[in-house]
Amino acid sequence: MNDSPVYTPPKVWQWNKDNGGRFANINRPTAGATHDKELPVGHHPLQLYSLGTPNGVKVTIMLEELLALGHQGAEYDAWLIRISDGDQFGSGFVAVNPNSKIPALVDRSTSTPIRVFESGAILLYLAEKFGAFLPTEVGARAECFSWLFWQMGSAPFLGGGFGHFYAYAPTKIEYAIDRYAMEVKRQLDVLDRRLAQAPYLAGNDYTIADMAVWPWYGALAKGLIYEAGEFLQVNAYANVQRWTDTIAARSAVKRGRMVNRISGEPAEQLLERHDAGDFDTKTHDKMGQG
Ligand SMILES: N[C@@H](CCC(=O)N[C@@H](CS)C(=O)NCC(=O)O)C(=O)O
Repeated sequence: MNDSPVYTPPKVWQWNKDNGGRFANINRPTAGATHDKELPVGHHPLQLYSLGTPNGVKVTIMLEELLALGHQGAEYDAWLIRISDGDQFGSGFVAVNPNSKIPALVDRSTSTPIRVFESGAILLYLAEKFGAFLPTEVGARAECFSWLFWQMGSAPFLGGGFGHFYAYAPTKIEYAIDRYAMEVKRQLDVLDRRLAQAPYLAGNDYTIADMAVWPWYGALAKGLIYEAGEFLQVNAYANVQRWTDTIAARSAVKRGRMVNRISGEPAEQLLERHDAGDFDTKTHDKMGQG
């Protein structure tokens, strides 16, 4: 193991604003709004305030899947929240999500608008509202809940643990990378074993559990996040690979991945989505940004 500088924590932790980490400019030890800014509101029943990260994509996939099933009530405006600019700390956003993280949803189809934050809660809310992608048979429903909450508990070790120390931390700390690489490989093995038993996480049907897990672990399996495919030998997880490819081929998933996306191919970035036709006419390349 490398010799890392020895750190003895002081009696009282102090905030070092400029710690060199990739997101040092937006991280802080307090909550609440930093500035006044109202959120825009469009014409559709559902207003989504988000960004095309794995957590954001879960919800846009669900909304596109609902629309593909013919649920017109799932029409939505997707507004871009640029987290690196601190949009999540505006007063309007904080009123919708006191935790200042995307995604956040407001349902304006109800007599009093309903706010929902946390991607898992949003997926469940939409699944219940439209009666879709959530099994009704009690066993499959329990399995769906189990994998949905597995994602909520596991992904922070992938993103905040492995991804942070492998890709974003200002120094490569062998102990931290080792610890989280082991955990992430264990998680991939958990998924691989489950997907050896059933085509989807909850069983025979594609559900919100797959929509929650795929944006993180499917992207990881294809080496699309943290450039860690070779390091973690992701091709070894054959069942995860098969499941990832099956979900990636769905047209609603292809659309959902484009919404609020601000990196990658310009033709695959739809910064804001206000109409189904926007996928054909308003991608970044067609807005003179290609
Ligand atoms: N558990 C939350 C995690 C959401 C989350 O971490 N969002 C990130 C982007 S992927 C964010 O908004 N970060 C901004 C910040 O931390 O200031 C969920 O599933 O919705």
